[in-house]
Amino acid sequence: MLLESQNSSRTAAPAQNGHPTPKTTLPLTSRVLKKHPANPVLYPGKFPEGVMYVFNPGAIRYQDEYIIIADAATYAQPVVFWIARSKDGVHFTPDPAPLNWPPAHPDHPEDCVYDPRITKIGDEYIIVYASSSETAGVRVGIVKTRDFKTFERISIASEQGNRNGVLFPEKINGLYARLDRPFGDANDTCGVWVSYSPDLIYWGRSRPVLHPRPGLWDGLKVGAGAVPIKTEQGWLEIYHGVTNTGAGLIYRLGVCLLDLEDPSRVIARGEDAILWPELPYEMVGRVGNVVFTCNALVDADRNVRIYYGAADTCIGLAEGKLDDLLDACHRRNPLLLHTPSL
Ligand code: BMA
Repeated sequence: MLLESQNSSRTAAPAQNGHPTPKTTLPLTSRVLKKHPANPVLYPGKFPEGVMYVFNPGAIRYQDEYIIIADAATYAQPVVFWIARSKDGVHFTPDPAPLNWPPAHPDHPEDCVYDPRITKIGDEYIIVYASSSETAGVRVGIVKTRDFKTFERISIASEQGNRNGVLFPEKINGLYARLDRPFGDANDTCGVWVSYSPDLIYWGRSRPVLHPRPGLWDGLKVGAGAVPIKTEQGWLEIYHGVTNTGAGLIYRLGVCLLDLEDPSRVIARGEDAILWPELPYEMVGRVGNVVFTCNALVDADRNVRIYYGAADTCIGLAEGKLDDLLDACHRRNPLLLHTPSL
């Protein structure tokens, strides 16, 4: 279903019950992203029998195809990675079997993998993902491929209690750089961090980047989403934010701009979400009220495609313009009475 843009205007209500009047009256702007009419573009019924849910794909252009690597929950294993390929980016054909994942690293008894982010560096495609073990926790794993047929392990690249690892598409000041989300202390408010590595094995110089913003749509948790996009304004990062409600968590997507030389410096952060669960396939499923991304693909005309997991059950496609996403980083919410810190 294609969603219409919202062009209606919103008028500030007069002060009531002692609450202050919102500070501005502004038109509601158009949606930054449009959901594709063919959504969900991938769902379990397109996969071989035994696949119960497909979601949260990494995505990339490879030769003349779009390739996605999706989380697939199957009868046999909790979650495995499964490739689907497409010429037009809308109609995908899944491979007949899960991808041929390398054996677990000797240091970590991986028994489940999820949320892959694919970064092209030179001729190699580096996959950074959550490597999970029932006995040893969740860690950031790194695997590479050149052809999407054979895969080779590089490292287990964090201590336990870290995921949402995303590799930048080029070195920064001579080092590989990644965003990730250490869980940190018990109250789980750490947010997104950046770390650096000379070799994709040893990581350090870790610094915080984004924190949750209490009271906003990303007030409970934030995690890195897409592989950062290099722009003239800075690194554009599409991330997920979580808020809590009486009926449970809601996962939405938002945007921020990070400094090209020092991505721990946030240049701008949009106050509104750019994608949120609102349609039945996003609100109902294995985990309802979730939109979640691991990718954003930009073409030569600055069009952006985002394949997103919906309710941890199926995969949608959202499309927009790079320049609108950049504008969204600077957008203020007219009803907010204070400016939240970055
Ligand atoms: C996160 C990850 C994602 C998942 C999301 C909503 O913590 O586990 O894979 O989509 O929760 O369930």
